[in-house]
Amino acid sequence: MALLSILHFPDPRLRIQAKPLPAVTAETRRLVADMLETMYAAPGIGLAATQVGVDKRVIVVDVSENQDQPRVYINPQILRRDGTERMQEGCLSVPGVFEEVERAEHIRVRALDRDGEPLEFDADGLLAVCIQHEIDHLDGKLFVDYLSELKRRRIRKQLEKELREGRERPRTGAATPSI
Ligand code: K1U
Ligand code: ZN
Repeated sequence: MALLSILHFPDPRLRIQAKPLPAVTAETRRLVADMLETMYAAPGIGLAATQVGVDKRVIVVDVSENQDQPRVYINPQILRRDGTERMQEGCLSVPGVFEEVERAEHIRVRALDRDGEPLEFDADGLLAVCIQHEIDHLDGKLFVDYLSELKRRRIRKQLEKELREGRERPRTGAATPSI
């Protein structure tokens, strides 16, 4: 297994639309193992392949208290959304920023598991929020896109300043500002 570098906003690679996987292969399983190791090390409760520079529709999530219930979703799709709720979110690609975002409260999800077996299930609470956040990553969308232009600009300037000053952030990749 290997720790992968996490891209930081405003790296343009975070805006790439990830492609569905035609099949789950040994290479997919290696990517999943590396993503899980990277998520736990960060630490985080989710990670999308886009965040580690891989344009494949793979996400990993673990919202359990002891971080011992990894979930792997390949080609995840939201079939239904019900209700709305606001929850504070963070993002490993936007370090140090936590903001409230409005999302669907209940979702129905279809995906493949790490063995390529089809799954369909309902999610709510933190799991639903995290799955929506990770699927957004696969579509090149970041939680800061839900904030005001002013807040987003401030966050971008702060992260670019940190990048210029060479602030060390262990195990995370260097961003290439798009502007
Ligand atoms: O996708 C990511 O950037 C991971 C992100 C997921 C997420 C967090 C909160 C709401 C929605 C989605 C994170 O994991 S940020 C770190 C974090 O929330 C956390 C880290 C350690 C323990 C508990 C939470
Ligand atoms: Zn994120």
